[in-house]
Amino acid sequence: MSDIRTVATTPFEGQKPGTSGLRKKVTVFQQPHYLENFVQAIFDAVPGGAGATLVLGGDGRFYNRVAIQTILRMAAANGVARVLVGRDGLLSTPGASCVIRARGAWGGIILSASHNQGGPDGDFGIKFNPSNGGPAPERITDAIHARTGEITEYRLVDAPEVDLSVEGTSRVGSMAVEVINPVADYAALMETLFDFEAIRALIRGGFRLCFDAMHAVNGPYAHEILENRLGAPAGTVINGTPLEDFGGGHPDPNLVHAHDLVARLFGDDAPGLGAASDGDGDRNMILGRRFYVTPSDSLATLTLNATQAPGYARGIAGVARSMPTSQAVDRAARAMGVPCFETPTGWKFFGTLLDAGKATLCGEESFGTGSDHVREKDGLWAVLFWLNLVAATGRSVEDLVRDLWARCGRVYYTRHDYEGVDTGAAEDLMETLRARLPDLAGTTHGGRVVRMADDFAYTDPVDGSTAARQGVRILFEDGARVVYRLSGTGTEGATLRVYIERPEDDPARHDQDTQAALANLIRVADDLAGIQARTGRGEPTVIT
Ligand code: G16
Repeated sequence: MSDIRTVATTPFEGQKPGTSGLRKKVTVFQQPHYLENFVQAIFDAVPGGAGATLVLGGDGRFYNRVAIQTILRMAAANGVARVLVGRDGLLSTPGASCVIRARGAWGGIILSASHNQGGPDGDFGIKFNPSNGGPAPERITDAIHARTGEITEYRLVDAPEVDLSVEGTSRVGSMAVEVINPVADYAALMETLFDFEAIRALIRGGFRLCFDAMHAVNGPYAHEILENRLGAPAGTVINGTPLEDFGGGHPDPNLVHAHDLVARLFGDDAPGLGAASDGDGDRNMILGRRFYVTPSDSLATLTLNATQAPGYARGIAGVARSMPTSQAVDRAARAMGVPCFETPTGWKFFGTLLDAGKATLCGEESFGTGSDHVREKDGLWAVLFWLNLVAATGRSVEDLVRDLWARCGRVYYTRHDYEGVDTGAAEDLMETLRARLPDLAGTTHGGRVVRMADDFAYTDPVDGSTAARQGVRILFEDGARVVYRLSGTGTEGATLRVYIERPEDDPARHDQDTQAALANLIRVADDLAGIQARTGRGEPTVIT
């Protein structure tokens, strides 16, 4: 192995994975040694890579191709036997999770900054998923971070670039590099979970849908599954070609950024289902005709109707949601007689519950829904699940959600984001709130009495690991709730997220505008934390 080169390096500050991997500006990753240090730290901190199979791919954003070539040369120098890399360097996050599991890999390196903007001035990211296919748990990310702080050298082989545009096997040093079809394993898995024949019949019968891939990684997946396999007409998938800068857009599937889709679903002659996914294909937004489904209601609706899909026909063991996700799914779980687990924000916290068979479905307010079929949230899976429900029940998207409200009550829910806030001001706001927590129970705000207030702490019911300071929550006696936390995925300043909800059991009141229905609680949330006074912001940046 004479072609292995050792390069001296010194640690970079702040190579600490956040809610989902290491996310920084592209310009930060472009610094000499920056990417290499982090990748070497993975090989150093996670045993078992030598002689094993590694899965590699990303969402196609700017710097994806450069990073893949570097990682291939480093993997070869670190003794990896075989790398499976998606054609053109593409693998969606759920697609990578699927391949890791299907091929028994040691793990995967996924290059993505998810829904963050791309391009030379945008964001880049890298995350490691171990052999269960899920995001690395904190003991692994902590070990990688610790290693980045003491690194003195990294290894790579000198080898020519691998042509990623053609499927087939080549070599980098003595390591095999197999360029794989990024969609094949994933599409095969979807066919085992959902009734493709029923969905084909639904579409043949004239049901129309629109899927906005937002010029991100799910384009090829959606073309293959929705158009080629399920027979939806060409043009069903819009913005379906992955671009390094996502066409200048923000690949975040919400009502603001998925504007092409929203225009169609709220326009004349709208299709019956609209959906979008994000940069790396793990998030989803579902729309009915002129009807927005909140991510929390989507999870609850899937829970209520899970047995309609063949992959879940035998029933679900339980469900899980992140703490700030609305309590709609708790109600659906109660109706189904299954347990509902509450975890901190971050898909990594679902892994143990899914591995142990305690939860089958899980989801988050941040447009994430998934199940035990992989260990990541899965945007296209959610779309197929909804299509399967429409096909199996003959009901529209809106009818399915209204059925949830009728059976379980409606939980009005909104998230207000204050992006790019001064970090010091945001941290002060959180600390001041924390200091007030012991005195809040029993006090009245906007006519509501506080039942309990705390900083959410979690003990994993499977492995006993703990996570503290996961968000301040204020629970009111009538079931209403306000939650505050700082985002772990931003790359500029701090993002304050405020999650506001209240249940409404009276069916006569299920047709209110969400912001109006929550107006009083929104004011309370601002007053309690002094948001305007401390951040200088009169309005949130984004409301979902
Ligand atoms: C990531 C995590 C999710 C989390 C979301 C928002 O999603 O995987 O679990 O809910 O970030 O996190 P935060 O509120 O800390 O910004 P993604 O799609 O960005 O990988």
